[in-house]
Amino acid sequence: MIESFWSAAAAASVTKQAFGSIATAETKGQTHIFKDVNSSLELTIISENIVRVRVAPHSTFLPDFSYGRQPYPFAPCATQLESTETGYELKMPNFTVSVAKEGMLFKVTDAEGNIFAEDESGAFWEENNDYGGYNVYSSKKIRPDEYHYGLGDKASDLSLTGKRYSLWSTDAYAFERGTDPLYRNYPFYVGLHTGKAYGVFFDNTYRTHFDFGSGNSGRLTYFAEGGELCYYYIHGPHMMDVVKRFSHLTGTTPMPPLWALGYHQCRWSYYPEAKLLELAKTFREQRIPCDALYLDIDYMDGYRCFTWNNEHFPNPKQMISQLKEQGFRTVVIIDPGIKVDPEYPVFAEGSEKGYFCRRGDDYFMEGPVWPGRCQFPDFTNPEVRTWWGSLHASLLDDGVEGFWNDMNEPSVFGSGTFPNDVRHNYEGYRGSHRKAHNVYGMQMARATYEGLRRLRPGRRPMVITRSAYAGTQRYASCWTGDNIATWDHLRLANVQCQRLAMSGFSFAGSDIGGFTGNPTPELFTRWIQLGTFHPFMRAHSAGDTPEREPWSHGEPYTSINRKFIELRYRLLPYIYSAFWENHKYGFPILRPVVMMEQEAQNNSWRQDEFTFGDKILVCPILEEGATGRHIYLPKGKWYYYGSYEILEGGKEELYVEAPLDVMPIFIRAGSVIPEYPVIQHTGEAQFRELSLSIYYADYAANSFLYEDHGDTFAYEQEIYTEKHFQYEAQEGSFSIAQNVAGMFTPRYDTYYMKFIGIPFAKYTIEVDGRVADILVDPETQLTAIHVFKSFSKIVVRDLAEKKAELPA
Ligand code: MIG
Repeated sequence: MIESFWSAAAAASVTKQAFGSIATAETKGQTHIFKDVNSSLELTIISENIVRVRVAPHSTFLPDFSYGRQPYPFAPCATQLESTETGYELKMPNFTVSVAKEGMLFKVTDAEGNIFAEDESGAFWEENNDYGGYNVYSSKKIRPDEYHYGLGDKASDLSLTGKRYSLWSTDAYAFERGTDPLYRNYPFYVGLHTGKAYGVFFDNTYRTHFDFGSGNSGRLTYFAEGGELCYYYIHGPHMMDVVKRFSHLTGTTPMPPLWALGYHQCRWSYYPEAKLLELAKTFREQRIPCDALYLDIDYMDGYRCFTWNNEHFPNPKQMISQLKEQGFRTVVIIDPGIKVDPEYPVFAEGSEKGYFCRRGDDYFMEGPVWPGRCQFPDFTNPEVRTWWGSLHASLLDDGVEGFWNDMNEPSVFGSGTFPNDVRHNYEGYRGSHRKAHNVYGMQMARATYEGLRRLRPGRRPMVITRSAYAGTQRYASCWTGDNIATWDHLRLANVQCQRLAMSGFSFAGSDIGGFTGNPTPELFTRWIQLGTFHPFMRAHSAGDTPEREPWSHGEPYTSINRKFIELRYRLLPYIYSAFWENHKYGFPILRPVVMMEQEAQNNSWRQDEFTFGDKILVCPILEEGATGRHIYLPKGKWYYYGSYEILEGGKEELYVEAPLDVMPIFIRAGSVIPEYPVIQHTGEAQFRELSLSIYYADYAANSFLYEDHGDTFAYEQEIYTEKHFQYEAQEGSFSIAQNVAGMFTPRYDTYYMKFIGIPFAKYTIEVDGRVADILVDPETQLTAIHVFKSFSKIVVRDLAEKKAELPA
């Protein structure tokens, strides 16, 4: 079936129906509808830079409902539909959409004549006699040198061009490079050619396919096995804006609790209780920072969700509070499969209330998972979600703080997933599993997130999900699933997390070390280094592998692992600020080089280097035995983190030494980087002083710091503070001006400012016009000062320069 879809699309020879010539054009508010004798095409202006396209064979549109996008209206804008000789034109502020009279072909151009998206054979559809409805297609032109990005978690090179992919969430245990489909469904891509970018979000939850010119290099086809041909054209021309706009369209991630950004330790499984307590003790003895310990499926009684195995955990509440006292949060796994057992209250209640999924002929959807024979809640039913959310009360009461949703593709032993005839409520719109499969995991994560918010309104939920559809970032973080302890998987993790970030899902990480298999000590350490710069940082391992904690491989590995986990904690205020930019402004946290310099053709295929936020560029070491590597730095000046050597970007690749204890990290010149001292967990993030490192540049730059309470929703009531640091350089001096906006007051009183790269031999530092006492930082030998956090302006002045001003 799938194969025939592919060949059909490649040949474009299906018994397709397409548009004839436009007979009527009609405008209703922000919507423009074009009709031929049978069918309709609708354009809706969502905002200045987003236009939605929908197609209705026989002119019947489906209900306007989506799990992916956020409700409109966004910001409609006034435009005019103009009729031209060849069709119609919609003049948007930054681009023009045209619809051709013949075939209703869609095209976007800008004022300079650049073409962004353009239909090849356009929209077409094929009646589906088996299930009703239509298979729906859209085909676009691929220009020479066009590259494509996005699609969520695909395990291949960053650029998607020349390949084809499917979206059908799958429990892809031990996936490999090229395995497809995987766990997540993000039907969104970014196109880039001649340095200009645009995006397409194909909002369709059926099994969906994308062919980026695999058969015909000039044609991109996306199609779905049902539903509506409904897609959003998202204008750039900057990739950053495309990603930002898509993020707002599908929603951004709420601020996670600060502890969720620390280092997390997981394994399948840590038990019994004594094991957890021992683990916690060892972390503290080893002085390796850690914020969360995970309980995998063995904590449950016979794998029954929301129960405890009393033999392994006789007093969970007490154990969890003992862990909490030492600064560890407890996260537990929850699967969707509910054991068929009338004595088990969750099953009994769900059964009585009719909350479990049923087959086409009304049998229950039953299948084996860990607990044995299971039934599965229909998370697409709002009432079921409310019930499911409320089930978390007892675990919360026990002290559990995070929930890890696994197996929600949904995964069923043997058959893989549900059969297609399973029925779903689908928010009252009804549908079979064909329609609900790709959102099942998303709706489970949503039930969890919304339930936790109801149960503890003032606290930020921490949810981790394996499966997802576009928009899931509103409810959860994710990990890339069951990877393998190989070097190629380290490379894949690097690409997957960048790709997820570009797809609107920044809060992601991989199982550090590889879930299955056994990493060499070197591989594990290199993975800790990469994980330090992934938004979600968690080590995990399968039960049939030797234990794998940061100290498991002995020295020198333990010390190196500690050094990087410490670095993670030092950078937490910076990392937290990047999460805020992601939440509030939709900026991705990880940015491949091509997002920074999209006009440089050579960056189109680069995928090793990326920035975390916009100030720190990292390049993981991805080869066994490597003691250095070639790196490309984008234009501007960069400091090598550690040696403070300054390097000029925008040139050829440079070779950087990186023995095992080094990962190449660069700080953009002109940056102000906030840092914590080394702490063992985020509960210790209470100090009298915050460190700020100033990296000298001979140009102007802006930096920013976000601060709030760390674990409440007060920020929704504007209780937070944004600090802007404006860095400027003049002849003979440079300065940092601080602008504070907001209502949150941090506990510390002063900043400890360290200056990197001061180019003057003799200088003074003035704080709001008064000369400050200059210190030498004992750890780094850098120039440092203590200043009150309320300073307005700091000026570093060259004394030699001053003298020259004196009359001779
Ligand atoms: O069938 O809960 O991806 O992280 O440790 C395996 C046991 C089920 C798969 C998850 C993995 C987890 C494991 N789970």
